[in-house]
Amino acid sequence: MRRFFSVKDIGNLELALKEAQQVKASPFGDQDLGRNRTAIFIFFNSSLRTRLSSQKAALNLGMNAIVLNVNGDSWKLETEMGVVMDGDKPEHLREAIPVIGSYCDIIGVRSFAGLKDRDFDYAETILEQFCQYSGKPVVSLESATVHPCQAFADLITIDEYWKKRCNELAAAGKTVKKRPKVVLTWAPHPRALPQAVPNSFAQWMLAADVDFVITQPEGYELCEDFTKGAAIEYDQKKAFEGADFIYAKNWSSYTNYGQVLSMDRAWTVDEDKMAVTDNAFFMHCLPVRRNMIVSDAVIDAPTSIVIPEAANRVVSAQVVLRRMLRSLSGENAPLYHV
Ligand code: SN0
Repeated sequence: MRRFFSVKDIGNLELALKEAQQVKASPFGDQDLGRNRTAIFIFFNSSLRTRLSSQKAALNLGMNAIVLNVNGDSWKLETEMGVVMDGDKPEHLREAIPVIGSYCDIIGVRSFAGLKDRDFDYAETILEQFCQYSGKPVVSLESATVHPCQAFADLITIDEYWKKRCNELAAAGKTVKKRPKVVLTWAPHPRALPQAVPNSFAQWMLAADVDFVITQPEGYELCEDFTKGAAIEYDQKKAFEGADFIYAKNWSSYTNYGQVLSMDRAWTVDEDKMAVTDNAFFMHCLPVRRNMIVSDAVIDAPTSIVIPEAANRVVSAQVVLRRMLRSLSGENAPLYHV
């Protein structure tokens, strides 16, 4: 695997989920694979989970992991081509990327959408430059339009909790649905946030074995490249009916690019709305603004799975790094043991 941006990059999802289970059961089983291999994780923006889980995944695989905070520790990097560099950025990505590539085997990049120029963001201009000029496999650690490590961890979490729920229902002699109903709901937030998390979540859910619904206020429709085939329901409470998983997230407008059109707290996920679900699990990628996105009661309830969801970030990152390491070693053996 040379890049990890899209659900397509991971191939068959059932195999990927089996591999995730195996990595989870035996996190140190591949220590030899990463020996003398180095991952460099570059952060243009803040991070807690992504930074720590990527490093932990690399360490579990026996790799060396180096983290660089571009706006803190290094020279500020110019990202636009053809500019006169007479401002506050002493180094251009065009030199920085091949230099970074020469120090490592795998590169991870966090670079949020600027939310000003939609074409620049949606062309994944910065990530594409890393692919082109580093000569190394590149993982998106949330780039302008996608957050695939998060979406993969979300899928792993849904798979685990759905299986548990089905087993419990079957043991109690109750009917078990064939597929879970998963609802992505927009929720209010005081700042303009990227569409990367909901874009990837939609893309991965549409490829997975679930019934997928998106609920949002008018004007918050996401880019169709990611949502084509999803059911859209503008009435949030109606969307929640019979849901098994509620996935809350704020995003800024795609059509009115980068704008905050609403902060309506009628969209906050609360107990009243959760009551019409099928005892749904609550999910969020974190960081989450309590009592904006979700009420304290919902996020503190036993059905809130935000912490195991975050814990699975190590698992998703480890599967991705493992596949990249295997491609580097030219191994073609099955990716998981049956
Ligand atoms: C980021 C986002 O894409 O929405 C990262 C999520 C994994 N979230 C934020 O920037 C939240 C910042 C805030 O002010 O709450």
